[in-house]
Amino acid sequence: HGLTTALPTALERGEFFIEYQPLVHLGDGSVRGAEALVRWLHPQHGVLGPDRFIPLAEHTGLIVPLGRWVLEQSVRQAREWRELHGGLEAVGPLRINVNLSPCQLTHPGLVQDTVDILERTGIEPDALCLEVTESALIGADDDLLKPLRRLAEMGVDIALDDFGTGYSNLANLRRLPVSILKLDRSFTQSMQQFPADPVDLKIVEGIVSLAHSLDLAVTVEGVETGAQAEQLRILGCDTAQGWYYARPGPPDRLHELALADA
Ligand code: G
Ligand code: G
Ligand code: MN
Ligand code: NA
Repeated sequence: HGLTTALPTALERGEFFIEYQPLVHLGDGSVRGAEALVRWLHPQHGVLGPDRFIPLAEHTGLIVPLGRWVLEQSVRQAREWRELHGGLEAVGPLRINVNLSPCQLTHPGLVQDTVDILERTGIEPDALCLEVTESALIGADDDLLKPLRRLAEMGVDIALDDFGTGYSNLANLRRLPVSILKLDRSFTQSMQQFPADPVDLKIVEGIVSLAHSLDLAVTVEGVETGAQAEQLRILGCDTAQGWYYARPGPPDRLHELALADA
């Protein structure tokens, strides 16, 4: 496959870039941070989304240096936003969410790399959230959880991404060092109709109440309409992300959105 052979040099040539999608507080609509989403500007194929190359990067092991690059870039970007607005004191510094592949979790350098990047950048650990999919943690043993636990103890937030799509035992949540549930887009989609499916409403209500009783915050993904946002706010979700607020975009756009509602 052509993409596979081009992948290692792509990192050296600086062909990857990151888009940022705002994370919005459902209560007051303010921008609180962003999720970093990597793209590849391929010289022949144009912009490729992560679905096109993350699986290849995982398969070839490039995900470790690529993931480290994404983390460093994103944390630096968060610092730049902070320098640009002293003005957001009401909501504090913008936070940055970065996705982690399962392979990065098992890589022994994860904790030290993260510590080094935070120290080099001068960003507090609590401004960083690492997103791990629910499926990556299903059946996770203690060895896999140890690095996440250490990061969580330092103050880094761990989010369980795509929550509700896996088969994790809800009771299992107690042993995971997570502080945020990112409710999968499929739940948001079922809030599209009005009135929403009553069973889906009950499920979301149940997840939110369980999450809050375990001291976990709930972020919802894929919010495309104001009606969905309102429904999810009423259901008690804390933070939202989706096209209704903004598509993933360049860092300046996030900065503008954050300032616009500050
Ligand atoms: O915006 P979107 O199509 O771009 O993202 C698709 C998927 O790619 C998301 O599920 C997201 O978790 C994943 N993804 C985006 N950026 C990264 C990254 O830097 N690392 C990993 N491992 N996954 C990413
Ligand atoms: O990490 P994760 O899979 O959750 O990454 C988010 C993915 O969802 C990205 O591919 C992003 O472009 C996409 N996305 C973000 N907001 C929306 C939305 O409102 N609707 C839909 N359909 N996709 C979205
Ligand atoms: Mn994610
Ligand atoms: Na997701």
